Amino acid sequence: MRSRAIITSALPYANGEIHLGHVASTYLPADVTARFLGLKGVEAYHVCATDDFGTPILIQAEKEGREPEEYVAHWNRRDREDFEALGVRFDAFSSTSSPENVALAGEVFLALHGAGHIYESDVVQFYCEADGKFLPDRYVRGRCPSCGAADQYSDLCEACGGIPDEIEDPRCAICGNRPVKRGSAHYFFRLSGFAGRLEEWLEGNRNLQPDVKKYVLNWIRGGLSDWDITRDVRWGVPVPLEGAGGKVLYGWFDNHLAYVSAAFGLLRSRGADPEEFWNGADVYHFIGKDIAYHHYLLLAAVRMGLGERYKLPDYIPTRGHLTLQSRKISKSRGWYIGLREFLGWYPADYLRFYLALVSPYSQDDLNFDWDDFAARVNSELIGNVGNLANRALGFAKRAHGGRVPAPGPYGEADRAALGEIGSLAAEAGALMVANRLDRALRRILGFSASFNRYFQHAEPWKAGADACVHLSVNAVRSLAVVLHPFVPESAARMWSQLGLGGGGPSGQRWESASEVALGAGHEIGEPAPLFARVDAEGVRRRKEALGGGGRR
Ligand code: B3M
Ligand code: ZN
Repeated sequence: MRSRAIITSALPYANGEIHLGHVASTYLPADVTARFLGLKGVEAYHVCATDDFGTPILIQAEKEGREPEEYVAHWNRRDREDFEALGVRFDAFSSTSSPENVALAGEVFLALHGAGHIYESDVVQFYCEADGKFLPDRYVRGRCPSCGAADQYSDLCEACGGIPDEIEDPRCAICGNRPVKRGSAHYFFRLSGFAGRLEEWLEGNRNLQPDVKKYVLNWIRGGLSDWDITRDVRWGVPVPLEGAGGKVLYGWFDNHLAYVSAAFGLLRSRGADPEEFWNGADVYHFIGKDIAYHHYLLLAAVRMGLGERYKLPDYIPTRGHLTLQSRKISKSRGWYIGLREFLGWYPADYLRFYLALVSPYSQDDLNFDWDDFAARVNSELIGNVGNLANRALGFAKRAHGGRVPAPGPYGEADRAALGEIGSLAAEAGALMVANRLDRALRRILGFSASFNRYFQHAEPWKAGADACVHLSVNAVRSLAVVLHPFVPESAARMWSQLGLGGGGPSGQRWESASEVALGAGHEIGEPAPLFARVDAEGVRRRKEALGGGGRR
């Protein structure tokens, strides 16, 4: 672990709201990691941006009668608000259309062009003579050749999910006329030229997930095609060459560069040397598995082509898709839960807790299940963690005048409990470092459960088992520290009930979770229930509402 880290989350497209699927695979694991590294004393920055360019966004803006600049600014604001409500903290949240990123994308294009990694080649495309425009895929609609559905995009049939080779009866999506085919010069990035170096990098990087590495290596061995990086559309970074004829860069050329431009802007504003910081940091890019190709190959090759002026990622934590009640999420079918909507029903920490618990560090899909959500929140977060906090603090309040009692002599069970505190930080920490966030959370819950048993057996209300109360209040402090990355708001409330200040749990060192930090006589705050149960009736209604029936 280096003493500095740059953490990025995949950039949400600026044309729709954040939903639970995004949160589970990317933003939550990234935020948990950033908070954890903060506790470890790492100077860690979490950066993100909206992904503003591209044809679908332009089309949507036009449909709504707005300028694309205004349209993407709306989603940028909206995303910031939603992430904040979820407790996902960004040190910088920029946009791919920011002047800094547009400048960087132009520079990178020129550098790669100058080094011979970009060449020109003719591409035959649909052209609408009525509009005088080349039509990107999304602007051509027609009949799907596989299922026969009418009025589908030429690059995606929404009826069968297929990617048509050659759409039938093509029509211009703007004016409805039949387009013709015409050649136009495009720019290509010579991805094929990087096959050897990509292979070497992938094989040499031990931090990348072996299962992803395996299929990415298979793509390379299957042969990489060069990559068409220009489009004929008005919304994008203009190709910075004379005579480029109004072409813009493809969104995937400039979007990942916003990781760099956003981080550099932040670092500069903090008075750091951005290149030095980036190149001396652990660089993490959190993504969902559907964009593995772009990150393991395109992004990596672009950085190689720049002579590794910006270091390649150390980690690309890649997670699977979220299913909802074991079915694929589909916005159009209403099988979908928006983040904002969810946070109107339940506290952010419930969602963070549940998703962190069920998201493995792998490509496997993970499932959001309403009954499982209710059961885990009620039994683990509330019945286990909340219960321990309540018992230990409540007892200290009632029986010890709101103070941590002196422990007295330790018996066998007390020594075992002391040992539990002693091993928590290192054991949960090792899992966190290995990106096994779900397992770390389970390890933490195991700690809490064992203290609940200890408290139960010691029966402090009968005998004067002061050692147990002493250690249990300290265990609550330990929990507040190690739970901070997962459920920050609840950890902060535990902290104030413990009567602690000092900037809250986020200002502590992770290792301090293994210390008995609260001495005899420490005065605690006001104990109060931390959580309210998820009731069965609410969950039943939400299940029913899924898929459109009675929704909203
Ligand atoms: N905007 C979102 C996606 O394809 C896309 C990510 C860009 S990350 C540089 O899921
Ligand atoms: Zn037309």
